[in-house]
Amino acid sequence: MHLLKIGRRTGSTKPAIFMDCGIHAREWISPAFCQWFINKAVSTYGTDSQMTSLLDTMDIFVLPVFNIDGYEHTWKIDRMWRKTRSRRNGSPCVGADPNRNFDAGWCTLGASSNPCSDTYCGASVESEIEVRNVADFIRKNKSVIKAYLTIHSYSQLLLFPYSYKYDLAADHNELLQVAEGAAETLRSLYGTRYTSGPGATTIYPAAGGSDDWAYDLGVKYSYTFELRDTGRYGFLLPESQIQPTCEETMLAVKYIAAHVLKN
Ligand code: ING
Ligand code: ZN
Repeated sequence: MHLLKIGRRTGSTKPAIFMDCGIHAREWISPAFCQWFINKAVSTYGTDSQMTSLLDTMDIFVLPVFNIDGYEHTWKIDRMWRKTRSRRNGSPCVGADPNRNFDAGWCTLGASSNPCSDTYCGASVESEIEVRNVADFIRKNKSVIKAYLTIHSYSQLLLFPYSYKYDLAADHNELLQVAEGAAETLRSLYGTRYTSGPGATTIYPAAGGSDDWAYDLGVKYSYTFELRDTGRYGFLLPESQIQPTCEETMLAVKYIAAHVLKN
């Protein structure tokens, strides 16, 4: 797994944002966005004043492809594959859903214990090596990680905890306010409309998700993006929409980063 750290070297510890893409293999716009983000961050540092001050004062950890084996599988074998590619003795089915494998109400709701299901929660918490690695990294760096962003598609939603229960997060009002601000700036570019809210009531209840886990660990600004579109093309988003989707999403990520910095 390849993790990039982007930010000015200062010699002192800076607050950080962790962002991952490609948890789910078939959501191709997601790794495209992380790649786009990395290029824009390094190429506009020094010219874009907002990007410059962000990278001067914080670090951004970017995991461009979380589920590498699954992603490769969608290019070579099955475009609609979602899960990891792990194998277990005794089961004919491959993989677990990495976004059901985190330690957040694990396998209680909106997840399946059937290894053949697309939402299989895995044999145990963090059974998937990709999940274990990300969780270990965030645990190890939790004193600096102020925000966790995870990029999925599709539905045009900006979700925050909780998805594994119906309780509102302790920081619900602030999380909602920041989400709505981010969605508004996103919409300003091409008119793309996003809905913001807690996962359980905005998309569906689902346990074991990474944003809920990060939030309960203490990372307050924990968000799941569901990028374009709303279903016309779904996972098969046309190439012509990659650039506009990345441009508008960038505005939302920068908005959240700016909010994290002033808090
Ligand atoms: N959607 C997410 C999924 O894993 C989600 C929705 C977000 C669930 C946060 C749990 C927590 O099902 C997609 N498109 O994968
Ligand atoms: Zn997804």
